[in-house]
Amino acid sequence: MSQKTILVGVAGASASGKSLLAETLIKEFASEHVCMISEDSYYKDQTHLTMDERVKTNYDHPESMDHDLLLEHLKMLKNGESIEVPEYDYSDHNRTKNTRHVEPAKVIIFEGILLFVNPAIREAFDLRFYMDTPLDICLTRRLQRDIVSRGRDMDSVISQYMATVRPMFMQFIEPSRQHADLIIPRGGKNQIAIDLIKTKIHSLVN
Ligand code: UZR
Ligand code: MG
Repeated sequence: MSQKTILVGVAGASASGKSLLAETLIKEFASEHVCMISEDSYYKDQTHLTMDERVKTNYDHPESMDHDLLLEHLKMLKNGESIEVPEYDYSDHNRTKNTRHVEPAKVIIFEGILLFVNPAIREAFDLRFYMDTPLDICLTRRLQRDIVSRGRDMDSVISQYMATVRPMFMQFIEPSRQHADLIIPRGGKNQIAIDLIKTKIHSLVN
């Protein structure tokens, strides 16, 4: 392995534009080997719980994440080893039996709400970006997204927002922004931020 993998972390509130920023960067690097992994893939295995119990899990709390496995995977990628990323099923609130095989690409972008909370995990990234999108925009996007793509209704999105999404944002996510190298306003379509990030990644890759 002559080429070291550059690990990029993108954190921020739910529906703040993390995936959009990561996907946009991947398109910008069309010719090179860049891929994206979501922290959502690392929600803990809940096979031992009933569906009623799984619904009660606080999916916005760091405890819901298998951060041990995520850290192990970050280290493996840095060592030039490939990983098997778990697959998560939102409707079943559980890991499936499938995994995704990921090779140590030149650049791997991780996106997730709680990536900068655990010190060992945040330190494993070469670059850390935080999406600083106003919460009202995030909530509006989350309503649209969860109703259209995650099979929810408005009442369930709002009650989840009040019960866990907003309080855990205040307790864990917002304070983790101090660990970012760059704070990105206005969400995933900020073209100047994308250009700057692109230049920085190029300089690290070459
Ligand atoms: P993003 N989430 C669920 O709603 N159900 C699950 O089974 C697993 C996760 C939500 C989670 C969090 N929380 O706010 C969001 N809740 O997915 C994180 N409640 O995903 O960063 O794409 O918004
Ligand atoms: Mg997302």
